[in-house]
Amino acid sequence: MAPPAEKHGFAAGAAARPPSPDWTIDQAWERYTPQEHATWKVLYERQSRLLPGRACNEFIAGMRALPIEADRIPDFRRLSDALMKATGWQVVAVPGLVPDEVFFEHLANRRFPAGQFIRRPEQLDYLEEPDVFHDVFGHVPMLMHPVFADYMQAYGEGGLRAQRLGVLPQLARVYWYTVEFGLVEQDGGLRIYGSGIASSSAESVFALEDPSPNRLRFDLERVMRTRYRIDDFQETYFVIRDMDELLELARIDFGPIYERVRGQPEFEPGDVLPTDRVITRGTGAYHAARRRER
Ligand code: HBI
Ligand code: FE
Repeated sequence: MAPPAEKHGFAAGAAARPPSPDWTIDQAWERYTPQEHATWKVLYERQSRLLPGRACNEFIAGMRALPIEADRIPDFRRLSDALMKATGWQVVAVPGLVPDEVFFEHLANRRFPAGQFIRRPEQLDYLEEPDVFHDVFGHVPMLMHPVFADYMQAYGEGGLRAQRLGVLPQLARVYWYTVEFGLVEQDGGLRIYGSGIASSSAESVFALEDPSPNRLRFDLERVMRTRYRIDDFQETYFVIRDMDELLELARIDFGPIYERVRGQPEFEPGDVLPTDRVITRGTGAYHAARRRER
């Protein structure tokens, strides 16, 4: 059985031959086939039904303000026009996963590299590399928000530095548990802002409503030390207070924190520690069942 979650693994190797020095390609929007637009529509309609009341207000507002429609794969030129006016970001097309340095360099310059291709109909719920649905539907709405937009740029800058310092895995976990799988407290409940959740039908329900996963207050050092799953739903979601918590993360110097975290033990994806601020203690039932299946 294919894992039910849509995921793209950072561990997966990017294609070996760059199409250009910065890995960008032409989106060639005119060349998408009717079948490809139809795949977009299936995914778009499914998520549009699920996200009201589940995605955070910032995500919904971003989506509304963008030229993203059900019937067709968005044209990156039109997305970039809207983004540029709102937060100074652009969307550029890439073939799929790109090398870390290339990815960071784009983000540091407020360019979001989005997969040009769309998944095949038999891969609706699972794929290894980020495609146009995950990247555009999942990531681009939050880039309309000024704080989130700055946070993403800071991640690009921080990524280049983390690489030099040999702490990229620690930084990548912060990205994973915020940008990809983050939850936020809002209107007396929890809401989705992470793109990996927002672009996955099964995980957008699982992350909020299933009794299995842990939901813990976000803590930077704790997250830097926590491994994550790339092939299934997360066992733990970390919850921020509001978008301004990302602003604080974008501003603080990670240098001294990397030094503290270096050499300290790491945590498994499902661990709950005595020091954690627990919002929901998960039953772990989902992943326990998956382990028995193997
Ligand atoms: N490339 N296209 C693309 N999308 C990603 O999310 C991505 C990538 N390359 C590297 C990468 N992510 C991660 O390894 C870093 O965020 C750590
Ligand atoms: Fe992503």
